[in-house]
Amino acid sequence: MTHDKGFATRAIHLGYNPLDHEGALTPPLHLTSTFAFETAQAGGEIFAGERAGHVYSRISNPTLDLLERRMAALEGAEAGLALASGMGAVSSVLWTLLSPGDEVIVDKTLYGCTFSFMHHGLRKFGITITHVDMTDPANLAAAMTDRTRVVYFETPANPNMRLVDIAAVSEVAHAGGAQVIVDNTYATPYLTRPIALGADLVVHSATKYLGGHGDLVAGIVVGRAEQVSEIRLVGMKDMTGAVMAPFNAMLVLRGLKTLALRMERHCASAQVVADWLDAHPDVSKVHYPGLKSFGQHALACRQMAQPGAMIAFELTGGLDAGRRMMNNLRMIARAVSLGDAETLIQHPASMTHSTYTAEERATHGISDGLIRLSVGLEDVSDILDDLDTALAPEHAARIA
Ligand code: 7XF
Repeated sequence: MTHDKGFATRAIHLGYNPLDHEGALTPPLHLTSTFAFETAQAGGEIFAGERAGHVYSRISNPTLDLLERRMAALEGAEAGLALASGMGAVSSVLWTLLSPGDEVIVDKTLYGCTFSFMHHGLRKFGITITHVDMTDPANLAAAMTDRTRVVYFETPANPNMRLVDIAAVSEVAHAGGAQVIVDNTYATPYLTRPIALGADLVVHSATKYLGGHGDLVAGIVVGRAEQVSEIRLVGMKDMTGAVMAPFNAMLVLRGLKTLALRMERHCASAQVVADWLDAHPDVSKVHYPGLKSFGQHALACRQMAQPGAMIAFELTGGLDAGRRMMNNLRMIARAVSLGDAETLIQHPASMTHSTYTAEERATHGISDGLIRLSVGLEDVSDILDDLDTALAPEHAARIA
């Protein structure tokens, strides 16, 4: 199977031929911690990198290897690395690239634990974290210093859906000698491929759309082969030890087979839900890249194949009304995480982004009334019904 096939075909076939594995249609699950060497000399040569082969599953494993090659192919990158979680991916990459005295410039808004890792983790080791509003690349140009090693952002950003122009920001970062890392969890490579737009590394929480079924926690990194190898051997092997379990790699490989199909449905339903929310009298603001009223709609059309399936919105009645509405839902689950078959709803200020202080949330554009919806794969009419009933005035009045 070659790299010139379509996205869905690569997600299903790339890197695996059943006839090399006794005809088994599904790739084998290599549940092993260690690997036997043919001879003592061969073992030494594999350790020294002079001969191909696996040593120990904290470094590499054939089931992970297939997932890594498939993800690299889907992202248009040279190589991939499978990790225990999205945070395992973020931390392994940054521990590898940074030294005391270095500076990381990050966008205004980040997922709560990434924010916390930067401010409470990296800062403890003498690394400077600077936030810049990257919706205007000129802000980045003005902020770059000779210590800036890494420019890091999410697009769309969790939870408020801010977009960053990957090509424009990469150009500015590279001119200043910094590397660009994009968290592509919300978009997935089906909607956005940051490497083609100039990014150096892409990180993912594979817990979300890539796995797609809410049954695992996992992370992925892709980038240039030499750099991914360094992240494997330094950040992952020796620093975080955050390697993906082979069983989870098998589940993510299974998830990838339907990624294209699922994203089509997720996006189609999300557009319907966003339009519906936008027209609802109790909804004051909807943040969804597919709405014409979205401030960065033009960038979304340019950078994303479709607007994704995450929606953030606010009610005219503020946080109290939001909590009431969440409690009235019958089908939509009150749960963090995203990208599952089930529609999920959560309140960032008290949940995913409670790692920010109230002042930090205000500074970083995460309002207290913001509600986040991950539109799932149910019939969209049932998603609308549930929201409609939960928002109905008589219902709201009765509960209040
Ligand atoms: O370590 P994880 O697999 O949970 O991934 C961390 C992570 C990294 N980047 C982004 C953009 C993420 O959204 C996440 C995880 N976010 C979940 C959420 O926002 O619901 C975590 C639940 S607290």
